[in-house]
Amino acid sequence: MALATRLQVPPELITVAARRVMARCEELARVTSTPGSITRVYLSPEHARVNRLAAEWMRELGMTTRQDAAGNQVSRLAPVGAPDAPALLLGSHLDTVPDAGRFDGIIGVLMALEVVRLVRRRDEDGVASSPFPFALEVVAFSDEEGTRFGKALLGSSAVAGQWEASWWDLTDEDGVTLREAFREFGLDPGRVGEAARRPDELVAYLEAHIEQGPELHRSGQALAAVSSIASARRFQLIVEGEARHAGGTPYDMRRDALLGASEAALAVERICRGEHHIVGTVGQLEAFPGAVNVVPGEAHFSLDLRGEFDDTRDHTWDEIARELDAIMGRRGLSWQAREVHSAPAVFCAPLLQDVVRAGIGGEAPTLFSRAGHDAMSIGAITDVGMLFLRNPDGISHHPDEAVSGDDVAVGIQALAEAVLHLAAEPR
Ligand code: HGY
Ligand code: MN
Ligand code: MN
Repeated sequence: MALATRLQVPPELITVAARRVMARCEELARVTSTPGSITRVYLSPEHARVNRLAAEWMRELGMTTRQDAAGNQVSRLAPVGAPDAPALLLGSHLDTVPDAGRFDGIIGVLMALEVVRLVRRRDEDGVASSPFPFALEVVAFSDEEGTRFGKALLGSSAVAGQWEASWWDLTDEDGVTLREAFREFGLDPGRVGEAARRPDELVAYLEAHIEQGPELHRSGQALAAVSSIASARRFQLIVEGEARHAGGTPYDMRRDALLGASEAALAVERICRGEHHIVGTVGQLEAFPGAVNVVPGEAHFSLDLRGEFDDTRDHTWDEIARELDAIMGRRGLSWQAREVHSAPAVFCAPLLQDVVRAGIGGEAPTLFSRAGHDAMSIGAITDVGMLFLRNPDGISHHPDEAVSGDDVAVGIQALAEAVLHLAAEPR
């Protein structure tokens, strides 16, 4: 018997689900280390609190819950009689950038829970189970942004079995190492490998996320499927010159590191603007010693470089590096770069693109994602698909980040029907 691919529920249930998601986004927004704004970083007390909240909401659905060895909050609903069935993984992340919006990542975790609520089977005693031959799992990844330690996708990298020992010595702004933070959070660094999932345990991964760009807003559409996720490389760069007296030092004797870094930031923009689907951003810039009356002898800045394809991204980095040589050479400066994050482009599986488009219905648009997502890590162990929701004005990583309740409602319906279409696929 062919499985239904249309969600057979009264529309008001979808409306109620969307309202619950929006209310819970507000509730999670209040869990922050910076009252008045939203900041929630890996292995923090805020991380622990949102994991407890998410676990509560997962258990409400009859799901079993666990916090895995990397601090991800995971939940599972198995089919009757098949407790070890492979799982369709749904979810996103609950960590944030500093002064964040309330929907980036969060909306995907909460929409996944609503899909489970809508598709689950319940017996006469109200015991819930997956109605499919596969289990349903919802994961709240613990560190997608990399805000605290600079390396992004730590939570999902652990699930993908790609944790690297060199990360243990990464430090946060207070000099706390990742290893120390693990222990303080109650995790055992030696057991992080236990978070890894095997490909045979998974059917696929589906993530709903706000677009974090203006395409859907401009086209007047609510939802899109995602074709691929940009490859990313992140660097911390140091420019060295010579600190000197701001008054007594004539220009021809200056080796001003801040001016070198500033010229470098403008060069990044100029070079990336000339490339297709490449973006480079200098998000951090600091001068040392940082005194008003001292010519900066040193400058530190970050570079976030992304591209649709790894090779064009890498060619662009090579061009930027050559330009930095020229700039610093002209100014008598030296520079060095430390790569702190690298993630290859990930292509969403055609089948999952199809089921997401089927869930959306009509002439569903398909977009390339310039933003990074946990799906980039999970793509190493199973097929991944993504559903984008309209993000008015495309503003994100900002308190004004927005999404409409109506778009969340159609998004929940689309994600649920994508799951039904996937379940209807011959196995
Ligand atoms: O930076 C990104 O693209 C994602 O929002 N972490
Ligand atoms: Mn983000
Ligand atoms: Mn995100």
